[in-house]
Order: sequence, then C-alpha cells, then structure tokens
Amino acid sequence: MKSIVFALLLISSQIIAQNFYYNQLGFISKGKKHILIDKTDLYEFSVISVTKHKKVYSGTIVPSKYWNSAGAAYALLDFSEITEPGEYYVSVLDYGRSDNFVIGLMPYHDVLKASVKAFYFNRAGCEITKEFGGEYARAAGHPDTKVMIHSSAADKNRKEGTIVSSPKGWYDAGDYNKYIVNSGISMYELLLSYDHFNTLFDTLNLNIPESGNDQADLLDEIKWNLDWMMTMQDPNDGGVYHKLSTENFSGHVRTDEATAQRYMIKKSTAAALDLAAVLAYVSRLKLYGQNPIYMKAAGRAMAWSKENPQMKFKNPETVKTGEYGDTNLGDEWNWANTEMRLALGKGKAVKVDNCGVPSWNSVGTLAVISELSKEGNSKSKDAFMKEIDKIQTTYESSVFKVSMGHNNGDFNWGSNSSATNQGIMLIQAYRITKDKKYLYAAQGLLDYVLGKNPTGYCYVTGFGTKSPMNIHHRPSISDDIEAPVPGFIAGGPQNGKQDRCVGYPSNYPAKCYLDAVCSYSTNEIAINWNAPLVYLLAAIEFYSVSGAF
Ligand code: G3I
Ligand code: 9MR
Repeated sequence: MKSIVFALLLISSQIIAQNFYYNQLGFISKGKKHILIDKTDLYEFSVISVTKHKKVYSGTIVPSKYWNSAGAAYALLDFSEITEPGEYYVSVLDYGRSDNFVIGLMPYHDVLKASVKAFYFNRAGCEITKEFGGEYARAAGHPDTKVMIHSSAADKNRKEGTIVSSPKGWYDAGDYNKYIVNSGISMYELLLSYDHFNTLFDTLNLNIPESGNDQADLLDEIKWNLDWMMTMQDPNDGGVYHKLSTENFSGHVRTDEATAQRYMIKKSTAAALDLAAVLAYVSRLKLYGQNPIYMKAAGRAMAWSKENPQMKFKNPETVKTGEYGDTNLGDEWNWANTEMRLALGKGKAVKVDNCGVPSWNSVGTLAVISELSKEGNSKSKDAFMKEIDKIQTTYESSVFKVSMGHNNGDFNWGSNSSATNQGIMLIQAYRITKDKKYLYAAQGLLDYVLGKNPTGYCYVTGFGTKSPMNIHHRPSISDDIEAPVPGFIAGGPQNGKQDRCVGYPSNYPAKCYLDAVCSYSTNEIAINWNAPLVYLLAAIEFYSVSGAF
C-alpha cells in the first residue's frame, strides 16, 4: 500500500520531462536498458511499474561524461536488470519523470512493419488506394512508359529522343527520381534481411496489394523495384543507365502533378556493377524461382563493365538531380565479382581493402557479408572483425552507449544510416561468434535512432513520443495531412548544412538536425536509409524472440 501511495504521489507531482533520452518504442526484455539525462549532479533514480503501481527498482546514476559529437555531458541510468514485460517510467528527484515506456519481447514489431511498408508508399507508378494506404491514399503518377533517351545516353542503337519503357521501382527519397546505384545497396540489404530472417518475414503481413499471395510481402515489395531495375539495362549492349530522372528536381508537388519529361541518363560502370551484384544475389537465393533471366542480365552487365571499367558518372551539364557520383569503383568491382562468384560457384575470391560501414558509395563490405554468410569465411574477415571491434569498443566506452562517432564518416549526410549499417555489421559479428556483446552494441544503435540521442527525436515518422513532422518528402509535403507518411527514417543530424536552411539548433554534429522541410541534408528520407533500418529491426526482434539476448 505504501508503495502504491508513493508511486501515485510521484505521478501527480512530477512533470514529464522532455530530456530523458531513450528508445521511445521501449526495450526488449533481456536487452540492455539505458536512459540518458543531461543534468550531471544527480545520483539516484527509480523505476516505477505502471502495471503494478509501484516502484520496482532504485539505481545509482552512472557519473556523467562529455560527448564531443554533442558538445555536452550526459549521465546514464542503467536498469538492465528489469526483465519483466510491462509498462514503466523512470523518475529522478529534482529532474522529473520520463514518459511511460514498455518492456517486452517484441516492442519494435509495428515499427518494423511500417519501415517495410514505407517502400510501398514510395512506389512509382502505383496508385496507393485507401484499402492499403488509408489516409495516405494518393494517385499513381510517373507511369514511366515513355521515358526519353537523354543526349548523354544516346548511341547508335538508341538515338537521342528514343522512347523506352521503364515502369515501377521506388522513388529514391523525397524526390521522384529513380537511381540505380542507390537501389543497389537498398535492394541488397532488404534481400539480406529476408535471407537471414525469413521465418520472421514469412508471416509479416504488410497489407499491400500482393498480401495473400504465396510469397512473403517483403519479397513482393522487393520485386516491385527488381522489375524496374531490369528495365534500366540496355538490351543492345548490356550497359546500365545510371538513373531515370527529370533534368531538374520537381517542385514540392504531388506524384501526379510532377509531369516533366523523364529521361534515361548516361550509362555508368557503378550502375552496371551494382545491378549485376543485386541480380546475382537474387539469382543465388532463388527467391523468384529458378528464373535464368537475372543471371543472364547480371552476366551481360559484367561483360559491359569489363569493356567500360572506369565509366565514372558525373551529371551532364543540363541535369541537376541527384548525382550518386563515385570516384572510386574498386569496391563496386569487388562486390560484383564476389556476388557473381557466389552465384556461379566458380571464380577467384577477392580481398576487400576497405571494410568500413556500407553506404551507397562504399559497398566492399557487402561482399564480405555475403562471403561470411554463404561460405562462413572470407579473405577479408580479419579486417572486417577489426572494424567491428572498433565499433563495439566505442559503444562500451561511450556515454550514450552508442558507437556513433567511432570514425569521422559517421556524421555525414544520412548519418542515421551509418548507425543502422553499423548495426548490420555488428549482427554479422554476432552470427559468427555468438558473443552477446555485439548484440548489445547493435541494440545501442537501434536505441539511438529511436530516441536515445541528444536531439531526443525518435527519427522514424509516426512512431515515438517525438518524431519528425516535416520530412523533405514530396508526397508528405503536398498532401493535406499534417502527419507525414509513416515508417520513414529521417537522414539524421550532421553539420554540413548543405541546404542552407535557417534554424539549426547547434553546430555539433549529433545535434545539428532540423525538423523542417527545407532541411534536405538532415530531414529527407531515402530507400537506402530505410533498408538497413529494416534489417536491424528484424535482427533485434528475431534475436529477442529466439532467446539469444
Ligand atoms: O565522402 C566525403 C568525405 O570524405 C568528406 O569528409 C565529407 C565532408 O563533407 O563529405 C563526404 O561526402 C559527402 C557524400 O555525400 C558522401 O557521404 C558529401 O559531403 C555529401 O554532400 C554527399 O551527400 C549526398 C547527397 O545526395 C548530395 O549529393 C548523400 O550522400 C546522398 O545520400 C544524397 O542523395 C540524395 C540524392 O542525390 C537525390 N535523392 C535524395 C537523396 C537523399 O538526400
Ligand atoms: O529535393 C531535392 C532532394 O531530394 C535532394 O536530396 C537535394 C540534394 O540534391 O536537393 C533537393 O532539391 C533542392 C535543390 O537541390 C535546390 N533547390 C531546392 C530543392 C529542394 O526544394
């Protein structure tokens, strides 16, 4: 009785403070439970069970530490000992109380579903009906059945102005264009999600038009983009167009209002190699039957690349849309060669020299992940594990219990995808060693993007107590619904301020984030940022449910 009175007193007297930084979606029962506060002279905290109306834990606050990336000191509340599912909040005298949060076996299930469904919402040439999109129903737009060969892409077979058809695919991001290079890593990470956690995805119902057929909804979603990618290959020579795009970005208008002519822009080696890598993986997994078309197309893209090994992409003068230009193609070569070898079962293994965090322009690590997953070994295993150990030790020593900042590249454009891609690497280390320390560090990164960060944002739209409302996403901007389309992760904080938007709250990279439409360098969304989120959410749920934590 005494404790009930105590708890009720706390509830009535304390205000819910904004500055408790934690995963707003909750904690898995056996995982670590970390909350940060930004006051440095407090020593004790309590955890109150809302379910049981009583205080269930008293803890000592870990002394505060300064985080360079945020320019401030924070103190840690660790209550990992609590494992019982339920609803709780934490309370710190002279500071306040947190919002309620849950502890459970699968607290991320809904956000996992939404993060995959986000791809459906970004389908090009697809009407989103009320049945599947609810209030986010919208017109199709962009049929892409009359795409023009751009002067930069013209050759003897397809002259400038030739009309070709290239329907379906996903819009890349907040813009309406479709880019092969960025599709490459996105498709790979979604395929890897299915490859590693298919039992989870086989029962995940996304309520998309294909739900109810005989394959997993995730595979249906991947197929939508796969069909488009196949059309980006020139049937005459096997080369691959770098992108399907307008010459300029459209205004912030609806899908069906953005009607400017779309073009096939110039072929590139990166596009050909990325396409080959994805198709070889699709073919190896036999997800869409024993269909030989994928391997055949991959082989032709490789042959074209051998003829054109260094065709680096730069935007032609009249084209101002996303460039995805890459000046180093060594990693694309390694990735494509590896996927071809694994699919064909013959060829010589390569050694990847950069096992850094994967990104659209750094895909060498994907080759290592594939080798370790398929063959259990890789010539690059030591380098790969060395990078992961750097990530894991940064997690251990960091005040925020997050490895962000483990190297300089973490806070670039799309920083949240550095977090989730580090998560993918850590999960591979867990799969190899079965050492839980890697799972904890991976959970630390998921916690980070879902609220345990110095901005206090849960960066996924539609989830958490504080999440982005003004993403740089044309369908969200141009509809008349206040809340953005759900399930998208914002690019995240970084202090490049390339959009020159006014109002960034801080110059420190981990705090330089603005929830405003103008902030495309921190608040846009993109397929290559959602894909690693899908993998990480699936991994944490899978290992929580299977008792690995
Ligand atoms: O690699 C360098 C690094 O060496 C350097 O230290 C650092 C310092 O600024 O910059 C790094 O380059 C950055 C590059 O991304 C690679 O991460 C550039 O600054 C940064 O401007 C560049 O941003 C890219 C952005 O397009 C502008 O080109 C993003 O990665 C890329 O995700 C983004 O992609 C856009 C598409 O073009 C169009 N569609 C939307 C999509 C998402 O915003
Ligand atoms: O909307 C565009 C976004 O998708 C891109 O990531 C970004 C960088 O390439 O560019 C955005 O478009 C802006 C353009 O570059 C400059 N004028 C304002 C546009 C946004 O409204």
